[in-house]
Amino acid sequence: MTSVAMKYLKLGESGFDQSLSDMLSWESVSNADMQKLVADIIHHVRTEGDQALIEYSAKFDSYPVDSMAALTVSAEDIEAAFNRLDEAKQDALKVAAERVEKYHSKQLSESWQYTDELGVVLGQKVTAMDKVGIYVPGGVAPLASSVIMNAMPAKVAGVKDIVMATPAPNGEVSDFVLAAAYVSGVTECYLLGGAQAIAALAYGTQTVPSVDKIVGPGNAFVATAKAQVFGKVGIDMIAGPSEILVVCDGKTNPDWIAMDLFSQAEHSHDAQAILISQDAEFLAQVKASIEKLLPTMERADTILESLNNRGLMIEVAQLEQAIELINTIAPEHLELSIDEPESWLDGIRHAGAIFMGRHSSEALGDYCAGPNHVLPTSGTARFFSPLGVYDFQKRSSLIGASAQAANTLGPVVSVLARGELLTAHAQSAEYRIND
Ligand code: HSO
Ligand code: ZN
Repeated sequence: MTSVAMKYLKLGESGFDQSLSDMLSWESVSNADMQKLVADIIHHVRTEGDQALIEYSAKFDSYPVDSMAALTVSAEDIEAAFNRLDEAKQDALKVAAERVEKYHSKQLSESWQYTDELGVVLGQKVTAMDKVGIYVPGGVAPLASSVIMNAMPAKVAGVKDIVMATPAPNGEVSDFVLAAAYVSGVTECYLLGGAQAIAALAYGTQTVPSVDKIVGPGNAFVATAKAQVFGKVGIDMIAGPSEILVVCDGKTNPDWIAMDLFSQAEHSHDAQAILISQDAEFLAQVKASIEKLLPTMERADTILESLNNRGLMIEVAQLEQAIELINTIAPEHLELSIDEPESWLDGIRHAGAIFMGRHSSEALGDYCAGPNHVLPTSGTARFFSPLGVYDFQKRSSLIGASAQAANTLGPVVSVLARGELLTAHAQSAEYRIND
């Protein structure tokens, strides 16, 4: 294994801003070739339906099937997968699902109405979406927690049909993933991956229902497909690689901090782990911990690649200078490994999730604390929020005018509509004046 060479910057050094922005920049890999490939797949699924899905299963997932039955997981199969797990996993899934459900139930928006001074009833009616699709990637890590995090807010919002799609390379699907679907209210599941899964959920086939919104992480094909079907259906966001920013005053065990950095770095070679401290000696201790612990890690290669590509240590003169850096970076996950983290909250404006205090590891939030782990990445915490119940609810406006209100507001409409040269609008309001 080659040695760790995390980048080290000192705030205030010449070229700091440029070096930081170079380190933060990340571009998605979706190029014109991929756009075309994905568009072709979507078109094929739209025109050929189930038959296209059956073809793609053999082609992309090495899973030749002769009917959609082999790509359909029944509710009984989902339950059976849960029952096959050992008790520790069953219990942990249930605890996580319950905690996530409880947290998200606080996010439910309520309908409201009021009557204004003219007697017009005005309001907002909140309803859940009917059907949503949850994409769960295959790959090395069976992300059961992501099933819970994507499905539970939909369930809490009151979505009736929660349709999961996950690939089954060689026909194999993880019991752990299916069991997570079981505890989080997934109602249907199809063994589909990649752009074809997104196309099927967006447009529907003879077997797969079309949904109103598609959420969940995925590779570049999935992300490109989601972007292409946006408009026909809603999507959550196009997520970048996972990131963590740890701010530490030097008083936390450096092994803990090293492992927190690893916990994001192990997600992918382009994940990002950043540590800020005012204590240069502590930063050196964390570096020593990283070197000591890395060889013991199962995913050491991924961690090393990620730390060497995008890992960063920043030395500041005063710890409070970290606040401005946090807002510039707008991290997906922020750990405040300091005394009295609450006193920092006023200053922090942009962060997906804020972990307060030395015992609040990001891993807690990834699995079972309660808040969602689907968070804005790549600085998008400036304008995006964690996935939540509000992503599965929508609002209808309510307007109920009395004859008197129509009389009072009619002249306002008349003037504005005639100003826009839209006389039908004007007359439609004028008819109701003095009625
Ligand atoms: N940290 C990831 C979520 C995750 N971690 C799933 C473990 N499993 C993105 O926030
Ligand atoms: Zn994670």
